[in-house]
Amino acid sequence: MGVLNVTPDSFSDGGRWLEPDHAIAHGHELLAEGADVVDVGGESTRPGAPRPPEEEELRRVLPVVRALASDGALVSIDTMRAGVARAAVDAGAVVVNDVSGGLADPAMLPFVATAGTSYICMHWRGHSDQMQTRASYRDVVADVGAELRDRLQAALAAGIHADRVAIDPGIGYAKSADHNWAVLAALDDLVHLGHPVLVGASRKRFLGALLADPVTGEPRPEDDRDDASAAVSALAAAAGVWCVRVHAVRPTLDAVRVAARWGAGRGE
Ligand code: PMM
Repeated sequence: MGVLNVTPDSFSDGGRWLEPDHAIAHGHELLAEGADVVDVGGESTRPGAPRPPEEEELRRVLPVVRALASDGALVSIDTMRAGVARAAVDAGAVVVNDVSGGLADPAMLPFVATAGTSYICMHWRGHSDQMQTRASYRDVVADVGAELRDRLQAALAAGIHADRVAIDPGIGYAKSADHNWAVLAALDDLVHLGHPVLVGASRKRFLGALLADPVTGEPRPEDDRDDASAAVSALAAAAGVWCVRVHAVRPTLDAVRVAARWGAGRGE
């Protein structure tokens, strides 16, 4: 899944694709590099980011969704708002990627059930202005698993078909770096829940911290985290993850191919 943030303030590509023409061209680049799906988002969820009004979110994403879908791309809409999901599906999106797992907007799960699209249900504990204060767990792997199972149940109870729901542990959402690493190391647990698993770790802050300059302690800049992101993708693929959401598609695809061939060598 290639990331296409049509926002002024996303942490790694904010402002780069705000012009619809640039965004559409970048969507085509992601597809040409081998992305199966382009994930179009109009709201940054970086810690502390203010929410855009719904009309602004619609204004950002709709022309991009419409153009890519009409060119034959599989488009996913990254939104927590049912109104945005509805308009994007009308414009041709076939997947709703809701980082709130249905918690931000009570109309989201019923809408997805009616629309019959695929749904990505992520682990989430609150909007960007609050999430850093909610990164407290008894046992992060068990707690994230339990909270995700609850959201999965809510999605199914709303009428979303079980084979249309993927789950995502929400790397970086109400999680410290140690929480992220613990969740990644236990991806098998999520895979065993029987739904496709998506991981979005690309260029995130915990990778910047891991790769910090040993002398200055400065985090590695966002645009220099793609090798590490590809390593995460390879390991995630080896753990049985279905989809990785990334900014740099080409190195990811190479990494995932290596993981697949490695697994084939073991008869997987
Ligand atoms: N992360 C971001 C945005 N959308 N969607 C899913 N399903 N999973 C994620 O981890 C996720 C997401 C934030 O990252 P970005 O600012 O690089 O898009």
